Amino acid sequence: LENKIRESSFGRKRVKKDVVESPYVAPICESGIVSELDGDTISYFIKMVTLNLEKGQWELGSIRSTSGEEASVSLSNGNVLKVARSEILPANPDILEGADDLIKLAYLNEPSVLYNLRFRYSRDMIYSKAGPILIALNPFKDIQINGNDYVSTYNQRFVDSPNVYGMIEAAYNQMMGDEVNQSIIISGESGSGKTETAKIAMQYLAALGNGSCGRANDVLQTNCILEAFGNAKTSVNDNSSRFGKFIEILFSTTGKICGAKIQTYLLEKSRVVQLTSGERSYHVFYQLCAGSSSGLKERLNLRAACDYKYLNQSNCMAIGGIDDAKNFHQLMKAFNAVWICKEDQELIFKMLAAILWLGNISFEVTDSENHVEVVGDEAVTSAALLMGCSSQELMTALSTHKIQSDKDTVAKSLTLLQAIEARDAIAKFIYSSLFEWLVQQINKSLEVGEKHTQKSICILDIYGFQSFQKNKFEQFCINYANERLQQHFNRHLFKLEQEDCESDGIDCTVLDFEDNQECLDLFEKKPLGLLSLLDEESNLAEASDLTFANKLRNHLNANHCFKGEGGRAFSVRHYMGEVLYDTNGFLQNNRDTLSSNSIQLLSSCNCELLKLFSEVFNQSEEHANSTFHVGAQYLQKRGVGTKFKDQLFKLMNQLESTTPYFIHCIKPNTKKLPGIYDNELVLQQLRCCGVLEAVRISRAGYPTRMNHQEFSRRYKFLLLESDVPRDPLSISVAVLQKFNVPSEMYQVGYSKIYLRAGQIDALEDKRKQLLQGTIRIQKCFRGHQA
Ligand code: AD9
Ligand code: MG
Repeated sequence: LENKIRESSFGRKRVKKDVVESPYVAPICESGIVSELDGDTISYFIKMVTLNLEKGQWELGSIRSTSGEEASVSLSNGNVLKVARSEILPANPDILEGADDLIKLAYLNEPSVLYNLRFRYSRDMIYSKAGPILIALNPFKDIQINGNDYVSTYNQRFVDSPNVYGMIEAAYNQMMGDEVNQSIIISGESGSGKTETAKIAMQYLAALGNGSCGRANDVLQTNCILEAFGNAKTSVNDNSSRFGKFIEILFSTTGKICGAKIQTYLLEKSRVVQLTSGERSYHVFYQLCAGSSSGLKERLNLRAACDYKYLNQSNCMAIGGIDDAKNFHQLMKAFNAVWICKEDQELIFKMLAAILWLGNISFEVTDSENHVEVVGDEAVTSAALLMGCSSQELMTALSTHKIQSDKDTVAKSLTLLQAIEARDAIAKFIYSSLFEWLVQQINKSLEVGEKHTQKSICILDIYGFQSFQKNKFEQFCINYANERLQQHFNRHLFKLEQEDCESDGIDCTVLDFEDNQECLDLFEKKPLGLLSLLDEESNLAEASDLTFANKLRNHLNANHCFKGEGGRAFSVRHYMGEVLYDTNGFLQNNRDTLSSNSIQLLSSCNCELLKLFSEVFNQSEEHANSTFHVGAQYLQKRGVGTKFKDQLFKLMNQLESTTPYFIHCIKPNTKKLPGIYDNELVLQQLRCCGVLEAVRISRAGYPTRMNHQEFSRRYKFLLLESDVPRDPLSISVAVLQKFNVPSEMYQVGYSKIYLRAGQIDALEDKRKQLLQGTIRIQKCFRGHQA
């Protein structure tokens, strides 16, 4: 059974055996399960695999008797069952039911964690701590955490429950007090509530730092713009962010919000031109079609959303409960708030309409080799008009490509597939450039003058680790980013603290965790890493996704995190588990091509924005470290993967200089409904994000650290005056001894006191009791005097 506990709960390979056997992790291992099994007062989770219940369903029961490898167990409904001992795990005593921090659980097996979170969720307590992480379960309904109802409904123990506000307040106070910038890192899978949580955090920050100049509200308005342009309905989330976001909220010395800076990552461009059934393109297209005034509609020659192929291809035009027209008006308000002038707004809408009309452009096959001509209909004239070029120029750019021969250039017709690709590439380019430009405009408007001293709290809302049956370039980049963030988390939680212990002369050897540096090396090493090899292959005209996969197999086999699979596939052993990638589309996605023809067209357009976009494109070409030349006709940008890596490095640098707070969002069901808690789904997410691992290690180590000065100042008064030694270190030791803190529960370092989980609460309780006693005595005394 000991082995079973180890295997099924936290005894995974990263854990040193001594950690598992430490009494703070699983006391049951030490006291011996056999004798406890005979008692009938202890509750156990029974895994009902032998019964006709779904796999992974656990039920609470108590042991009546045991015989050999079998136990007789009674369930709450009165049924008595015989169950193999190996299917039994200990449950926590009632007093720990609904504990707000998983660290407090006496038994930290998976069913206990799941039960605890479920217990809380069913009482609308969606937040819990897992050591340093705040877990947020998506309630799929409005919850008034700080309202009076909450206070009256639940007892005091739950009112002090963890929540986002508490975390934000702590970060804000630390920023103001210690002058250290703070960061809130939010992760979780799609639909788990990252963006909503980020908004709650921003709203609370805005309330804390609301100054007279109204900047706080401007910062909040950015959400509306970014969601209109960067969010869309997917099969799992009606408002799914299709980009990563890092917002740095800037504060004045007096703690008022004075500006913000936004950085975005990896916008999903393909959504502009291609939709899966039941999903939508970016909200802004539907908002524009539904909400624009008749004058604007006329100027853009705009139709209903259902008339555009880019929007109607997925048979999903509306989202239940969402009013696109109303949201368009909100968007215009938000534009005004961040000073995007009417002229620029008009330009933005023009670009959106141009994209929609581009999608309606069709082609006619003219010969047996599938070469095409553009059908010269309303779609072409409208798109050309909005883009500021002639219909003929647009048609030529979409149906031919230039080939440099010895003496001159010859225009050759494109095939149907090539023409569609060229058209879609222009649409994607315009949209992604527009998105980047918008973010720049917002940043300009929220910029803070040099003379202000800046403190900041940043919020990162980025896609969590993903592992599907078939994983593409998108997952490759996302998982790489998560690997980087994991290292940041590990460093923060374990490495730095361990170094801290060592430099303070205390024994911290129970702390052991697997570093993910090898996996990061697999991605980042030059020249033999996944990203370098991808760029190298993207540079070769003859390369294909298959040659890329072969190249990886030839060069990366020595790295333990890499596994070459057959054909186009390869696997990476990520920190969160192994993921199988299919290289299909890797080269194309990494190259992110735009033909020189198209760029020439865009730079010749009589439209300020398109000119600007093509200039930026050309500049980035010149500055690119490596420029791909796939045939003569392509001008290429630096690989998307490498560019993303550089962005991530910058992000990590910025995060390194902050005190991090981690929030992990969890989606309790896939139905998007309140009140449903799917054990398996929650468990899989807890495993994926390393939450359980973090709890286990936090419990094993010394989560509370205080320097002697701090500690003695806080608790000195607990000692009798005659007992108080002189120096802070001796005072600290005297306090610990006076309150009988067991010696295995603390260590005394050169500069700090290190306490095991739970010890500080006990000391704080005593402090509170004594303080209350003192106040009562003082009141009494004053009463007498009066
Ligand atoms: V994605 O990776 O961008 O696809 P998110 O950002 O993790 O995803 P999101 O915040 O958009 O998820 O939440 C999904 C939906 O869950 C929201 O539209 C709300 O309907 C619901 N939700 C999430 N968090 C809360 C909350 N704290 N209170 C109420 C919530 N509803
Ligand atoms: Mg989101």
